[in-house]
Amino acid sequence: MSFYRVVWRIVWPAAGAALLAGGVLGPGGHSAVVSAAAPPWMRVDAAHKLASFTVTAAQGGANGTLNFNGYANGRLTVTVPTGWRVHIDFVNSGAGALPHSFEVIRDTGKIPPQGIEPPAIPRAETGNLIAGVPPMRKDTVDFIAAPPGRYLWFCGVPSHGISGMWNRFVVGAGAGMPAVTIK
Ligand SMILES: [Cu+2]
Repeated sequence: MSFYRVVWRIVWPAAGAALLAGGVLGPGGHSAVVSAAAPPWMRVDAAHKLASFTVTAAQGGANGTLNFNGYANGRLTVTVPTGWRVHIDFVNSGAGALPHSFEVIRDTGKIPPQGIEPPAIPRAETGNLIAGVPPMRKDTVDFIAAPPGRYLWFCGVPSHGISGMWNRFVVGAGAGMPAVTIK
């Protein structure tokens, strides 16, 4: 029993700090392991309500390189408050030697076979949505996070999305600060 108490005292402050830093649960209410600190690929400028992300397609070998920042199949959820500006520096790492793209689509519970025009949020897509951004090439994406809702970050190159190249993107009316959760 005394051993249990010692462990609890050590673990609890760390867990509490992680929950505060990460914004607790996503708006959907599904449980998630919350990262203790903002990842290096997210930068928050609260004064200007600007959330900037480096989104690397094919970062390492996760999901056979069909991933964004190493995450696929909805493992990553990015939440941005409604009305914030979002800036994305998109880069295709070249791992896997495939083209990739980026698009915000609605979360309908179904993954489409390829990119859909127009994106669910105006301008929330890379160029060459279907053909993709070639290996080692970059693009930038800028949009306003609205309206509130549940979306996906999705690769529009045919078959990449249904192979798992998607993550969750939530625009939250009540979200105080941008947050990242990882399952
Ligand atoms: Cu792709």
